Amino acid sequence: MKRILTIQDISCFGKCSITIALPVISAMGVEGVILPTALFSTHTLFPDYKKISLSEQMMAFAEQWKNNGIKFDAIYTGYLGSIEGIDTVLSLVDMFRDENTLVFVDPVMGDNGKLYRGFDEEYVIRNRKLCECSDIIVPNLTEACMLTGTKYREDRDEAYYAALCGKLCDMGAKTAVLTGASLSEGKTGVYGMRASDRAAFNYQNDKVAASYHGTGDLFASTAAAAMVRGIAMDDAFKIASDYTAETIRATMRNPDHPWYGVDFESTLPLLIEMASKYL
Ligand code: PXL
Repeated sequence: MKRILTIQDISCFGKCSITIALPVISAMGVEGVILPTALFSTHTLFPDYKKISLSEQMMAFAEQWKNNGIKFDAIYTGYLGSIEGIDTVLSLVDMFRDENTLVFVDPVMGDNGKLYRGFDEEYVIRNRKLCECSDIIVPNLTEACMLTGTKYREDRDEAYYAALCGKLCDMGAKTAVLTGASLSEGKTGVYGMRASDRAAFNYQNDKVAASYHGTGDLFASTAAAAMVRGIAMDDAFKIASDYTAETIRATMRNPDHPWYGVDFESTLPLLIEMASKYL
């Protein structure tokens, strides 16, 4: 069985980061290993969250894995929460990467043109280092603009997406995939580019008139797990986009859905069905 190490926080309540990544990775038939960067009582949309940083413990855990000969087919990073957390990830990539390891980076730091609470320019600068060593980076448009020093625009077109991806590839990403990239009215999806030949690809879904917390984590963990299962990159992103869109629809259909996250639990069987067509 393939094995993914995912490095991100545990938000104990709130359905995001590891509490989404682990069930998705398991449902995809991949062994999930976690390295929590921090423990949060809830995610940071709750105004009064409590946080315990684990950045000082992370390296000791990783060293014990290394000493026991443990290896990973992929390292998938999400919300890291501190500059020390990013630095530790950079060291871990050096420690565990070999020629077959997929380094999949979701540079979680903002949305809708703004940084999440607790992050600053220094954090953005350090995140660029992660971009430089990634096989795949999957920023949303806010994150892509911040990483590349590009103005965040509301009016967007294919040339804007291609320029952003080109800059991310220039920085060192082997493949850059933008999320939330709309190519026509009423649609949204992904727009990606491979650095080797600058070939672009995209996949569009009907835009759903709602946005929920945790959907980026759902998308990234699905795509990372699909790629580790050997599904071709374009298909992996198609599955991740369709599964995320379907989960948003299912959440909207539930009149009692929580405000803080998506009902991905109800759509996990669908994910297994969708992925099985490619396996
Ligand atoms: O879903 C991204 C995420 C992960 N973890 C924490 C967050 C967020 C987004 O705000 O606050 C703690």
